[in-house]
Amino acid sequence: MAGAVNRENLDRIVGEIVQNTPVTDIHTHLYDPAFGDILLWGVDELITYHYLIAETMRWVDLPYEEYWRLSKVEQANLVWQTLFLDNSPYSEACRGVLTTLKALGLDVASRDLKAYRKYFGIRQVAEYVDQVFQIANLECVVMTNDPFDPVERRIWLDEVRTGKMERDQRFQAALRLDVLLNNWDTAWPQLKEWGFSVTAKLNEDTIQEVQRFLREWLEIMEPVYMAVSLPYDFQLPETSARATLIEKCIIPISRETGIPFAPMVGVRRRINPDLKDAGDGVGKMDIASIEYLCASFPENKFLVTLLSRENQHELAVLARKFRNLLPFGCWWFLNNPSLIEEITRMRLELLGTSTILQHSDARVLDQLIYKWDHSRQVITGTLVEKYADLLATGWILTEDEIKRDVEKLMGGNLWTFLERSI
Ligand code: FIX
Ligand code: ZN
Repeated sequence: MAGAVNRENLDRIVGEIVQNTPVTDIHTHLYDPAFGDILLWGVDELITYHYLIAETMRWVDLPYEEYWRLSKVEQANLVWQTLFLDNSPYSEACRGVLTTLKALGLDVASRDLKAYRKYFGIRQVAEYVDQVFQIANLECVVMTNDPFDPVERRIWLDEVRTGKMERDQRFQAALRLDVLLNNWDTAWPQLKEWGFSVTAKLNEDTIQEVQRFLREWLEIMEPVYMAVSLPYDFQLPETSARATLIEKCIIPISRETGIPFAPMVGVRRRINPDLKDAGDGVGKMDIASIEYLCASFPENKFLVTLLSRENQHELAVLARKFRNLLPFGCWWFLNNPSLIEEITRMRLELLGTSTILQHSDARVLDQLIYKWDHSRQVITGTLVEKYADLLATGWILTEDEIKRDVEKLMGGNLWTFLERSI
């Protein structure tokens, strides 16, 4: 059979296919370069990633406020000295910096931070975006777009809505609703100020007005999904403002428009507030809340990622029961090779090809390089194992079939789920 795969050529064929399949990165914190400075990139941003700040502060005897008072370059110097020079940098976030520098052609052995700064100092963002997309082999990335963020809001209203800005389609939007759903007490006065006739009490008029707000932003952003990050103790059903907003506003609008709702659950926000973004932790959630959503709203689509390792098996089992649920990615503290491997293997065993294996969560453009390099390595190894098991039964596989599967797992399933293309 043409393109037949055997145990001898399997590693090479799977490796090449995973490498050559462009990814849809379903969750990042990156922005269309036309949005300006809010797109972070360059070596100082890479080194001051909040994952690395958390690791640095375990070593240094420095009050947190003093760290935050340092300039970006001083912060990066401290992280570099502490994690890269005084210790071997094999934590996943440290290794990622080195993978990235190497892929860009920089001399990692030199440990010369000044030389790396010089390299980035002469880059132009537009061409650098192309370079990163090419190295990481990405088709597109999905942003995280908060209509309550004053900087973003201004860009969407003044630049995008008016047609002044030419959008880069490689950066798709996701309407992020943390403020609306997790902070109704601050959300409703803000909505009121923007001209929505809402009250603290979620009466019928307020529900209609929140729906109007959502419709407006769906029209402005044209997002791929509506997302929210939820704490580990999130519960549905319940009588809270959040539960009412989800059931009475998000669910009907999501059904009406076919735009999925994406709960990202399991955060313990700011368990050490002094660490700011680096101060969040993880907790196990009750999967019954996701089950409730999938079972109660069969016409709705749910994209779900969970933060706790303990919830991953339950999520995969749930997805076997509900085709309106698509689990995605190994989020945040799960985005480490050992856990990606475990979760990927388990998902392939329980769900076959009907999942999205990974997202990057990149906050800094350059991180796309390492996050996808490291994930691709793990995905390749795990897929080789699974295809080898198939070959051992006498099953015949073709390269085209492996390509078909990998395209789905690397993000193609998102577009099928959405019933649209990019
Ligand atoms: O809520 C989220 O989307 C989280 O991914 C982030 O806010 C978190 O700080 C992060 O960067 C994780 O990778
Ligand atoms: Zn994120």
